[in-house]
Amino acid sequence: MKSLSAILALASLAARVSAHYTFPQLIVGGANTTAWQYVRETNNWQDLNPQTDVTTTDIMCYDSAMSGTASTISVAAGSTVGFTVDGNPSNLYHPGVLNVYMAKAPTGTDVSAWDGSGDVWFKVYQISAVTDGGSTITFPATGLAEVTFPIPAQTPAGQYLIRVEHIALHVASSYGGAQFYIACAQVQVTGSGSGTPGPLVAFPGAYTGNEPGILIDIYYPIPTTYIQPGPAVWTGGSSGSGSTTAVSPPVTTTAKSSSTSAPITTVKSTTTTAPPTSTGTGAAEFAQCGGQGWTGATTW
Ligand SMILES: *[C@@H]1O[C@H](CO)[C@@H](O)[C@H](O)[C@H]1NC(C)=O
Ligand SMILES: [Cu+2]
Repeated sequence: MKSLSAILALASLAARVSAHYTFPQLIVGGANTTAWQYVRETNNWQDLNPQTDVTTTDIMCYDSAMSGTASTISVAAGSTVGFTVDGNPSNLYHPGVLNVYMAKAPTGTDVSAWDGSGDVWFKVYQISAVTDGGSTITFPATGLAEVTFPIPAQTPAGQYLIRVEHIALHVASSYGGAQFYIACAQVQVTGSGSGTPGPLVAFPGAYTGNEPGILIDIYYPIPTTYIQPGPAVWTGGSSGSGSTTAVSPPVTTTAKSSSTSAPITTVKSTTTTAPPTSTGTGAAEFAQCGGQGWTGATTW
């Protein structure tokens, strides 16, 4: 008979190597709403597996296999909303970066019947990586049990999808290795915002998978800079260009603050560094967790 400690050690290991997660609950007014009530149920609601193909329509809301039945909830422009994280364990376990995008349903189209296609997505929040020129790279989103962010005050009233995305980078050193954990919520934004959100991108389309922030070895050599995937964050106003080819600048995010305010970002215009191509070491502890082609057990 195995000792209890051996069993617990095994369980702990299994939990660690298959630590996937979802974003089932929208947080509104500081309260967790019911799981999958305002968030479209994702294909991975049970197995928690990530999406790794940036070219599939499932890179948008990862809900193709589900019959979308989410409700739409009212939120005021300028207010703070968020998503909870559920999984084993229930936090953003993997090292990675986070983005939140929004897209406005066409006037006259109910967001619950809208697929979110087209150049319609603008970024409202991000938590990037912190680098210091090659000594360390850290990921402030790691370990979060919930993610909160403000809806920009100048967001025009209307119905929107809010898409949260955590890009786990622990096995991202080969193409298709980055793991996208995604969910989309349905909201009715109220208020008198008159901004013009942008730049606008499409899903799929926003990423090729070859971006230096997606195809990256975070272990060796330690990246000297990190370039956050996707367009710049729209913070309000009318500066959105609507461009679909915006090149995101290298962004270094400070460590997350303890408040609900967005992390302060410092935009640097340093030269883009080629993605590390090392055959280096370092990922073994996380290696079983997936990556494209992983066919082993991923559910725990
Ligand atoms: C809301 O969900 C988060 C993430 O699961 C959890 O940490 C928090 O305690 C929950 N809040 C309440 C009031 O239940
Ligand atoms: Cu995982």
